[in-house]
Amino acid sequence: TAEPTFAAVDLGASSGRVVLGRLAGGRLETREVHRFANGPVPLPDGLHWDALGLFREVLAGLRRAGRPVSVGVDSWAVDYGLLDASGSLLGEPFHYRDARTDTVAESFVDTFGAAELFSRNGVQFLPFNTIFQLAASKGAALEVAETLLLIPDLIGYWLTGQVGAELTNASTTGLLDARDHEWSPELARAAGVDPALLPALRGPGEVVGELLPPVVAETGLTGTSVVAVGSHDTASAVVGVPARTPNFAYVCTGTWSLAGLELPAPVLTEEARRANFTNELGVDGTVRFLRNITGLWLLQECLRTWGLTSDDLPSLLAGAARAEPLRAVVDAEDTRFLAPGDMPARIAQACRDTGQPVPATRAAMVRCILESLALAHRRALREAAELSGRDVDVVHLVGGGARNELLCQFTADALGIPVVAGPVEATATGNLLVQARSAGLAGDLAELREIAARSHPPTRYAPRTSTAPWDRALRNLPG
Ligand code: ADP
Ligand code: LRH
Repeated sequence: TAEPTFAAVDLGASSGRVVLGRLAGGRLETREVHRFANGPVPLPDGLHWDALGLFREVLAGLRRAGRPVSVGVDSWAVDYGLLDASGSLLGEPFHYRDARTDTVAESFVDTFGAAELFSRNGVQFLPFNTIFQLAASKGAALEVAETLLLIPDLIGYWLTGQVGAELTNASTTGLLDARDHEWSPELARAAGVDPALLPALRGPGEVVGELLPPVVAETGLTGTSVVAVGSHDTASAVVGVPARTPNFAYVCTGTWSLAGLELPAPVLTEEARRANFTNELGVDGTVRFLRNITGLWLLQECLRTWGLTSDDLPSLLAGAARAEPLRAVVDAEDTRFLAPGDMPARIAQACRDTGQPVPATRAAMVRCILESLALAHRRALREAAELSGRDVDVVHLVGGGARNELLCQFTADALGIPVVAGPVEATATGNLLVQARSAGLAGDLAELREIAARSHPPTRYAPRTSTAPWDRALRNLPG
């Protein structure tokens, strides 16, 4: 048919995919053409990403993409590659779960001042924010580096030869000024780097460039350009939220749970800082006022420890559904869960530390994780509403966690308001919709969301129980 197609490259921390989309009859039709695993690679100097391997998979996906008008790339936030003066990559990018920032982040904040830092960058304190990764960097690479490229921008550079920094992802680095949306030279210098390392900013919808000849040769694509999308995966996911009313909250669930609100302006108050909220930039000048919650990573790492895979999830989840409710909950925002390793042992320890019974079976452990995530969603969303003075009457839960009925139901039960689940591929959806708009095929955010809603009829979970047992469970969490 004649409708133009678009290709979304969506790199998640646990898997990547290439998804094609086209608008037909006011709906977005999508087709996944390639999917591949992703994860941390332990090397002697720490945890890394296999960036070249990811690029090879991107090319493999694009080879199956037909003839898209454009390609848009998004990925997880904060991580970066460094290029030398000739454009060569200086080493494999570090993984944000690498331990090198552990103490540096806190001492940076102590020196700079937590309130001062937040008033400038508006970003949640997470030890792996780019600003702290740079402050923790040792070795020669940073000395000879000329350009820092965030992961989607690095892929964009390898596709087109063009460098730049897409705004939504730049806003996660801690190096962007929260008010004027420009790089902050002072913050770069405080992190020990030359501000010239940070390339020119570009916004979602802008053309990045045309595919380089070796990419054309490898993929067979001619006449395809690369378009900047909300290159932070969470920014694209929020575009893909099928909200039809203004008073919506969202939880983007995958490796992480990102729970918050879309606002017209940042909340830079002392209360927001103490509650550790972030003001990341969304598409069309919006602000994503949210908190990062250790999400289904908790479950992913349990599976890995148990020698299981996501194929085992359906039976584990069935067991969790039968397990005793709210026996024990842990604080899903505790940084003790950040690093890879024996997750069941760490969860057991967290239960002991709070005087709760240790989950005795795998089913009980999975139940504990899902209930803990639901409680964390509730806590973050209620605080977000309070800190921003907004009402919330529906929660959209999107991403891989939308496949998890228990997680959706528990979130509705804990909050006492309906959860509307899906799309699972909200990120690819948002990525594709911004490309379609760049090609002149769609309008404002509300219209993009209307298309998302028509394309993926979501599943509604009404609260089944009173919130009272959840109110009580919350008292088992420290703080
Ligand atoms: P990311 O983008 O961070 O890599 P995804 O959005 O792809 O994450 O979501 C991954 C999560 O989706 C997994 O951690 C898993 O818990 C969940 N998931 C995958 N398949 C299923 C399934 N069949 N049932 C329930 N949950 C699933
Ligand atoms: C989710 C995500 C999240 C970030 C984290 C590093 O994939 O982008 O928004 O904070 O990864």
